[in-house]
Amino acid sequence: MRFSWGFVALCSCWVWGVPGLADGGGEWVDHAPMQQSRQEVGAARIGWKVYVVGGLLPGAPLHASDAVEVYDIAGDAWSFVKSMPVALDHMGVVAVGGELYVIGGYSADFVGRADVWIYDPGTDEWRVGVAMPVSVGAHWAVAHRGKIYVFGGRNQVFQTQQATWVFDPGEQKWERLADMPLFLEHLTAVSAGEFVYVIGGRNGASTRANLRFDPRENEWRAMTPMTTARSAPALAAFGSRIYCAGGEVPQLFAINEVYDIVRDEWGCQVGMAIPRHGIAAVTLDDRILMPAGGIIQGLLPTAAVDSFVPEAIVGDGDGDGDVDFADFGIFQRCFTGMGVFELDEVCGRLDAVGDGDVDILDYEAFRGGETGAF
Ligand SMILES: [Ca+2]
Ligand SMILES: [Ca+2]
Repeated sequence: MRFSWGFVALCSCWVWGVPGLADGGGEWVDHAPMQQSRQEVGAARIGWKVYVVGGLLPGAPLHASDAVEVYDIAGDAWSFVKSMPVALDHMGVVAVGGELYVIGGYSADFVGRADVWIYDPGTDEWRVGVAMPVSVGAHWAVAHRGKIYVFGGRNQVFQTQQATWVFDPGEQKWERLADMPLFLEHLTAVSAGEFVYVIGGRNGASTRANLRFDPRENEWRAMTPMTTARSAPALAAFGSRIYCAGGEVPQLFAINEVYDIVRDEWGCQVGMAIPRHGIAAVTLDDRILMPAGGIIQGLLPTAAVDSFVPEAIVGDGDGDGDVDFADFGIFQRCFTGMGVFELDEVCGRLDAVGDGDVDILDYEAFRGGETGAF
């Protein structure tokens, strides 16, 4: 019998889904494919463009790409910009101050590097940045409040790391912070609210890691673990929730878990239509864009691009993924009192009870769902 990925994803949701977060919500949408098939890429958004950098190319022997493709969000179209000075895969890619930082990585050799390259979209030029004090690949880099944080990875002699590093572009200096509670490579991390979350990754076997880093206190805290142990998933924050889709080891995964940051709870959303690992995930205004990735465990890069559109959160009138004071203003504007009314899309999100009006009963649910601003 042929196994369907949809079946696998649904199964996992039913067995493991957490009550309180809707199971099987959201939808997947196809986008224009990239021009080059790649996996273990990095990506970041600057303005209305998403840059996808490097990665492993199809075919043997293994080779890495120096290419940078830029996605025009409004036009759903890809084009090349100036290639990197070197070919890289498994590197960290973030955007800070309107520039792209490419940090460490392999060059199809699984040997970690310390180099930092910076791309200026204004001049379409690359320049050398301040190198990391250590060499890493299969780490993850995150931009958070103007600084760059780098977590884990493997060094040039294949040892898995637990180090946390921060780079301050103002001071042009790297500094080592508190170690992660675990040694992890092929991990992913994301900035959400005041914290950075490290989710998944492996040190031999994949983990269910959900580790919260507080940059102000330089402190780690283990949060509720994700349901499925996996490495190299697509990870992105959307408002008060984090979405973790796909990944690999010990198999290729389609499962798409959602983490509620405020409740510290996991649930399950519709699984990936094209299961992938070694993928990038970039949050846009209403969705999470996921370019490229590998479509079997290990190697088989694709040029496919899709996005996940999260289901609406009850009470989130302005649709930005949180329930905060801005939504309260919309609640007041949408307030109809008891009865059945024609609610538009925005006011429909505030009808928590689902009885066709926006009244005091919905206010109670609205209050209960309040997340604060994200
Ligand atoms: Ca909102
Ligand atoms: Ca109602």
